[in-house]
Amino acid sequence: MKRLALLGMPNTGKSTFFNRLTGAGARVGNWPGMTVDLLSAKVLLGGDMVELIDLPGIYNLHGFSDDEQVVRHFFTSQPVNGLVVVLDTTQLDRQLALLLQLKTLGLPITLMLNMADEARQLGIHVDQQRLSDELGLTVTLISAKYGKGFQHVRRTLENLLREHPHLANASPTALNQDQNIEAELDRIISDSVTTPVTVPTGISQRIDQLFLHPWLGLPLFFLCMFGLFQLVYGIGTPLQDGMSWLLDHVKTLILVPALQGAPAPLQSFLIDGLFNGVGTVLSFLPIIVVFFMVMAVVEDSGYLARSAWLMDALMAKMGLDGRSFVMQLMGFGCNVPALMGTRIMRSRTLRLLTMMVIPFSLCSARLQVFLFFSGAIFKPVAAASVMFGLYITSFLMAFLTALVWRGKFRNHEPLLLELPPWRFPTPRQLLAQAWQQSGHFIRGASGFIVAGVIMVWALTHYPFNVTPASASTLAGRLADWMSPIFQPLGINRLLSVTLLFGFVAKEIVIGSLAVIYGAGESRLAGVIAHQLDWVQALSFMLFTLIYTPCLSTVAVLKQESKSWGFTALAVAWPLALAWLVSFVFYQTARALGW
Ligand SMILES: Nc1nc2c(ncn2[C@@H]2O[C@H](COP(=O)(O)OP(=O)(O)OP(=O)(O)O)[C@@H](O)[C@H]2O)c(=O)[nH]1
Ligand SMILES: [Mg+2]
Repeated sequence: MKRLALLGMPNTGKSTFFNRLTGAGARVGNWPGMTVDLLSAKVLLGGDMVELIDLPGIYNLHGFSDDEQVVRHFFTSQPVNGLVVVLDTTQLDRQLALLLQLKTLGLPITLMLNMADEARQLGIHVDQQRLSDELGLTVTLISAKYGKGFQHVRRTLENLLREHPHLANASPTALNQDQNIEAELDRIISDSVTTPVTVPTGISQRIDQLFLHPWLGLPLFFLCMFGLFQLVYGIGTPLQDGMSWLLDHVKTLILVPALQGAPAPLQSFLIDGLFNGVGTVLSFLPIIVVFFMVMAVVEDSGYLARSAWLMDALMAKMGLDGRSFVMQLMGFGCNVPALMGTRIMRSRTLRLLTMMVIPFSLCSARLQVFLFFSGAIFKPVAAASVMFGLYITSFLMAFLTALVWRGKFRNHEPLLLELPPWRFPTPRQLLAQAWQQSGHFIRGASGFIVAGVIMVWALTHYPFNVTPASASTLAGRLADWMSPIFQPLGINRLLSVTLLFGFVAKEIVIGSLAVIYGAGESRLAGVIAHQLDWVQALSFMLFTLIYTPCLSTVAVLKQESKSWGFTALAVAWPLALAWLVSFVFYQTARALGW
């Protein structure tokens, strides 16, 4: 199959271009280093199926951070028909150097000048014909975000493929040698790019005067986060109620009558096991979707990048840097991409320390558990404070971890952060991101959930002749065995079984509770409120927040650190911390007579 690769500096819009052309759902964000792995999709160009590859952004061909290695490895292992180089038109003076380097690879190249909309606003004019002549390449001015110039893009790519129908490899020497391209660069720029003499103070700078204000900046940031948090609950909770209402009706009006004649164990398996388990998880989907949309706004506007700038000094005190904070925030969606996002860090020690703290980020799977428990145990106003308190705890645990381990992972890499302009996310982008991320959440979780739910059902119902979930079932015996560990935390026997499954994936926790108590989401809340007091519930939530998030994170910790020792530490430490925090909390609360 024919193959084209997308290349360029970070944050130039490669993934936006890729999505626009192929209809794929690569993650886009106003943050240099959003893409850290290669992604491919197929697109029909001139009657041929062509594989288009989205690569991480690179500053030059000699970078040695892990995301840049991905690109080098790509060049040494995969032949291509041509390179599609995407540059940011507003920064051509810096970015053309990369293009000149890429030319030495000896591969066919076509150049896309992206962000044409921003260039126009800044009064930057590019003489496309002239640039094309000087570089000896086709040059297309586009705006990937708004889809401008894409008919031209398709034609250009089709021509390129027609002229270069065979796959070719990069010249290997070019990957190692550097050339003096400065002089050539200056000439090309002055010939073909006109920039206004006085750059107008853009709207971006004016917004920054407020948001990056020396002492207003941080409080404002936290205020915004708090506001967004309120927004997620304000919109998400009614939607969630609607969803559980719907699921309840499906169960009582359709499922139960339909299974009337079926044998009792089968009924129990399908209704108490599969439907209750999966349905309870599903009822939290609306709030997760809203959450991902809000995350997309933060990521795509450029506020995420600014949070790195705002938090950098504070993070440095803990041996981390501003980028570590950004990864922590990304981890609130899902820890896995956040762990991979650390690839942009060149210092291995900084990277490892950041990977130690990310798993404490309260990801969307844990969010579900907490929404359910706080909703079941506390009054609405208190529930919101509990949720907020858990987010704070999540940061505190991360910071504590950094402070404890910063001596072992000492960082010497200074942070050079480049702030992208503020950008306004389009509804199209927001919906695409929310759709993608929630889809990922469901796809990633569904296998685990179904398998977990079936397993929990079997454990709590076998042997079939005893009361489900009682002490004589398999689950009951398992719980007995674990009770010396969990009793001092106030975590009861059945909850401890769900924690065992939560090690695989947090999405299973609520599903398995539903199975254990044989109740759907709406009734389950009542059962739980009856069984636990708030101290026990909070102790359980603290443990769930802090201990190992899921098997996927463990796998990624190993994959990214390439060290079993580090992986073991990154699993053992949170386990120990979780036990300690819950223990101290529970025992103190009880000692105080709560
Ligand atoms: N104004 C404007 N913004 C754009 C355009 N294309 C992309 N963007 C925005 O630029 C930012 C970066 O886009 P991405 O597609 O993630 O960039 P990338 O090159 O893949 O970045 P890395 O994966 O970090 O290398 C996002 O906020 C996009 O919404 C455009 O044509 N105009
Ligand atoms: Mg990208």
